Parts: sequence; C-alpha cells; structure tokens
Amino acid sequence: MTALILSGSNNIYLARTDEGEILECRLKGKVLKGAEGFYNPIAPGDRVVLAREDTNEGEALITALSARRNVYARWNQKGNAPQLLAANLDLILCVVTPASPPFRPRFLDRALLQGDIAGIPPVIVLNKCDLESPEGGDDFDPDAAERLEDFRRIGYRILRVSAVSGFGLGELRELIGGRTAAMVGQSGVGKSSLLNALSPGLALRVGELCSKFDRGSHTTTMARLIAVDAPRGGGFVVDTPGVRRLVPDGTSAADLASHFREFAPIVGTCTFGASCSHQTEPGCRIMEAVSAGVIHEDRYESYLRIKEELASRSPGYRKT
Ligand SMILES: Nc1nc2c(ncn2[C@@H]2O[C@H](COP(=O)(O)OP(=O)(O)O)[C@@H](O)[C@H]2O)c(=O)[nH]1
Ligand SMILES: [Mg+2]
Ligand SMILES: [Zn+2]
Repeated sequence: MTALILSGSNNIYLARTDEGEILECRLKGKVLKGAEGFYNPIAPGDRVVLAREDTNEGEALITALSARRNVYARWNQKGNAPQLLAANLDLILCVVTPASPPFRPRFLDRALLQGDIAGIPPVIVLNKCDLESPEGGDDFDPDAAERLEDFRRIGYRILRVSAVSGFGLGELRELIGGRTAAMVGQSGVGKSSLLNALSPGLALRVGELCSKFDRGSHTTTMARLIAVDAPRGGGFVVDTPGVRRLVPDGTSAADLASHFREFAPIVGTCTFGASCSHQTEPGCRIMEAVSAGVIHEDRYESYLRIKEELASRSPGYRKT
C-alpha cells in the first residue's frame, strides 16, 4: 500500500494512505534505500510504501521510499548533512512581511536560492499587508519596499496577502490549486495563520491528529503537510517550522552565481570566464553589473556571504 508522508519526528511519521486512512508509521529496519546521506530520511511530501504485518491498529511500517522529483533541503551544520524540509514540491511560497517581524531580504535571498538549486519555482508571499499604511509610511520601512521592488524587477512574482483581513487569499488559493507547495519563512511571518485562513477545518483536523500521535512538544517544531481546499482538486501545503538560518545545500562556491537569477545570464561572460571569482578580477561583468545597478548591491553582498559559507564547508556536499 502506498501513502503520502504528512509529518514526522523522532522516527515516527504520519502518513495518509491512498485510501485516505491516516497511519502512524515507523521505518522497517535502520536503512531506507534512497534516503542515505540525509540528516533525516523522510520529509513531508515523500511517497512511501507501507506494510501492516505485525503492527497495531492504526500503525504501519515504511518499507520503501518512492523516487523523489525534488527535495527542498538546507544544510544542517550540527549534523554536517543536508536536512530535508519537504519533498516532491511544485512551488515554494517564500513568506515575508513588511513589518513585525521586519522584512529580511537576506533570508529571502537564501530561500529563493534553495528553490533555484532544487528546480522548484518560487513565489514571494508578502503577508500582513494589513499593516502597510496607504502612504507606504510608518509600518513599511522604505528600505524594505525598495528591496521588495527589486525582487520584482529581477523577475519574482510577489503576492500581497493578509491572513487577518483575508486580502489576497483567493489568489493564493488559486496558486496552490492542484499543486504541492511549501511555505518557507522566518518564525512569526504568519505561515500557520495563512494555512488556517485557507483551510480552517482541515488544518484543525491535522492539528488534532498531531496531538494525538505526537509525544510532547514536537508538534510545533516539525514540518507538516496540510490539504487545502483549492481549485483543480485541491492542493497541499507544507508548513515548515521557523527556520532561523537557511544554509544552502546542493551547490558549491563555484556554482553559486548561476543560482542567483539575475547573475545567471551574465556568469561566463567575464574576461576570465568560468574561473572568475567575481570579486577582484578586471573585466568581471558581475561586478560591473553591480556598479551599474543591474545587480542590487545587497544581492551581491548576500552572494559573497553565502559563497564564503560554502567555501569553508567540507567538500562532501550533495550534488543535485
Ligand atoms: N496583522 C497581521 N498579523 C498576522 C497576520 N498573519 C499572522 N499574524 C500574526 O503573526 C503572529 C505569528 O503568526 P504565525 O502564523 O504563528 O507565524 P509562523 O511562525 O510563520 O507560523 C501571530 O500573532 C498572528 O496572529 C496578518 O496577515 N496580519
Ligand atoms: Mg507556524
Ligand atoms: Zn566575474
């Protein structure tokens, strides 16, 4: 029997079988083929094969993992391994706010970068639009507005919503319909509130199941996949826990520039070609683009910081 993983922690997973039954699952044996090398073997969005022999009512064993289309991961520094946040996604919803908490473009750079590495298209979701004053004044820091406008300029779609007022939720629902999406964003931006606003009944049901099956406090700290009423047969959204730092996984210092959307068409045109570090060389088209304002200097700063992180990491990164 096959099933979709909804959530998991401490080697206990919740899975929904194709017949719609929710089962509490454990891995059969220590090793799961296809899950090697990751900090955590299974993530919400994974499809698995279950067996029910020798298990209690409502329980099953995970015997196999279906091949993944993609994974949205981050580098877990403590574990020195990539950590899965979600698998088999059609869309990354990068949730940000104009205020409370303040807009953090560097976090957004990282969330967008990881989407590019994984080959999963992102949409920027600006929640708490009810906090924006009409003049763009008090609550929405002008620097944040300017940075957000630059993300639009380089080609990212920005969807303005409010979980509180309901503004933009129809458009968000339309976007999610028929897809599996993951919400990524700092703690407090309103990921859980958006999910509850989109699907109050369903979110509540999943919440009840989590508290029934999960021991202790893990409920609030784990990613969970939730069904949302939406067009095209509905959608699934993974609510990822508040990730404080998003350290990229699946690229190297040398490949990093090609994963920055507005850098990508320029990479390779530098005088020193593919060997250009984009930091000191004469004839560097990336640095010229920064001077010309084609690349925002904050994006270049993000690029340099992430590159340094990648360069200092042990070479055993996962190649995607
Ligand atoms: N004003 C306003 N507050 C919101 C909105 N969405 C969420 N909040 C509040 O922001 C806080 C954090 O929300 P939560 O959903 O827990 O954020 P998460 O950590 O990203 O899941 C809560 O106090 C929410 O009530 C919104 O659209 N507007
Ligand atoms: Mg939350
Ligand atoms: Zn260069």
